[in-house]
Amino acid sequence: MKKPLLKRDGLRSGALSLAAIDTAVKKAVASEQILDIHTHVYPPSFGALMLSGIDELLIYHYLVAEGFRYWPGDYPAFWKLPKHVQAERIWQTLFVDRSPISEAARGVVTTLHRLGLQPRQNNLATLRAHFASQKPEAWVTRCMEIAGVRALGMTNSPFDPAETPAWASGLRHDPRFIPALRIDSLVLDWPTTSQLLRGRGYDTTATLTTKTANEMRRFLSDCTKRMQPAYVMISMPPTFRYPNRSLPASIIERVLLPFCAEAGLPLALMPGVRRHVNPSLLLAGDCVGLADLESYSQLIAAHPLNKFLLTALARENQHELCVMARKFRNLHVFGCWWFTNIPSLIEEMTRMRIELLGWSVTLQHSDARVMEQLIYKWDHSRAVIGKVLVEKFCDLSNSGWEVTEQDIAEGVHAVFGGSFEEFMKS
Ligand code: FIX
Ligand code: ZN
Repeated sequence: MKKPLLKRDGLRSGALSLAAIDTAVKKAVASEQILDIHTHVYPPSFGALMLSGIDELLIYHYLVAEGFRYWPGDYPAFWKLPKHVQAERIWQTLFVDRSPISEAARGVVTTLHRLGLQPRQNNLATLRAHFASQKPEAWVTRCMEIAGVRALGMTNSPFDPAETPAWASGLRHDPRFIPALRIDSLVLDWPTTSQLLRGRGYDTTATLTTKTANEMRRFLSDCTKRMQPAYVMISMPPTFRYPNRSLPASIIERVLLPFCAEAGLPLALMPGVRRHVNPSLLLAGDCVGLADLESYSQLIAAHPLNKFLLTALARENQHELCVMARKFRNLHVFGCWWFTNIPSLIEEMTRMRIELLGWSVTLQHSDARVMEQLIYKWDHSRAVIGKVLVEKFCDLSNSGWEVTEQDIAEGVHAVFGGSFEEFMKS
C-alpha cells in the first residue's frame, strides 16, 4: 500500500525534486545529533583516562604506526621518549616533512580546522597553548557540540585499575557518557583473569567448573550493578569457533549468554582482531584477520533470547555479516570498525548495508580515543554516508517514490543511533 503524503502531524509534506533531495539529505546528515555507540573516550571524572589535546591527537596509535613507516630508528627508543617528544616526532614526520594525506593524519587536520586552528600555519607551541587554556568540562561539551554527538558509549574495563577510582567514588557520571562493560580478558584469557578474581574474593579456578561459572556470573552481576552498562562487549580473534569445546566458546555459552539474557544486556562481539602481530608497536601492533562468521551465525541461532551487536574488522566479512543480519532479528550490525573506518570502505559498507538491511543498522561508531577525535571521525563519516544516502534517496525517487523531508529525517535518525535505540528496547 502506498504511504500517504499526509504525514502523522497532519501537515502535507511535498515530494522533493532530485536537487532538493541532495540538499535535504546533506542538511539532515550534517545536523543529526548522533548516538556514538562505541568509543574509548571518558568524561573528566575519569581522571587520566580522559585524553585530550594536540599531543594526544598526535600519539594516537593509528599515527604511531604510520610514523614508524618512515623512521629508521628502533621501536624501544621511540617508546622511551617522553610523550611530548613522541608527539613532536610524529608532527615532524607526518605533518612537516610530508603532507598528511592518510585518513588518520587528515583527521588531525580536520579536527584542528574545525576548532578554528590553522594546521599548516600554527606551530606545535601555539597549538599546545590553545588546548592548555581550555577547561575540561566545557571542552567536552564543545567537542561534542562540534561533532554533533548527543551521547556516546564508553569502554569500561573492570580489570583496568585506572577506572577503579571513578567507579568507587560513587560520582553520578555525566549521562552523555554511557557505560559499556568490556571483558575481553575474562573470555579470552580466563586462567589469568581467574587469578585476578580470586584476589578480589571470587572463588574461581582456571577450569570452568559449575562453581567457577557461578562465581563468574556473580562477578558480572557485581560489575553490572556498579556500572549500569548498556551492553557487554568483547573483541574476538579470527580463530574463534562455535560450537566448540574451547574455553572462550564455553565461557560465552555457559556464563556470558545466560547472564546477558537474565540481565537484559546485549552482547557486542567484534570479530577479526589479531592482537600484537608486532608487539614492538604496542597498541599500534594489532592486525586484521578473516573471522569465521558461520560460527557467529550458529551462536546467534542457538540463542534466540539473547541480543547481539556485531561489527567485523575484515572487509571480506562485511557482506556475509549483512546477510546474517537479515536472518536474525536479534542481531544488530554496527559501525565501520578501525581499519574499515576509511572513506573508501565506509562508502562500500554503507551502500551494502542500506541495500541489504534498509534502516535497521547503525552505520557508524567513532571509536575515538581522544576527545577531539569525535570531530573528525564524525565529519569524515557524515560526508561519505551523506553521499551514499543522497544516491539511495535519488534512486528511490527515480523508482517512483515521492521522497519527503520527513522520510529523510527519519532515515538519517535511524542510522545514526535511532535504530540502535529501537533494538535495545525491543
Ligand atoms: O578493541 C577495540 O575496541 C578497538 O577499537 C581498539 O582496541 C583499537 O585499539 C582502536 O583504537 C580502534 O579504533
Ligand atoms: Zn574500540
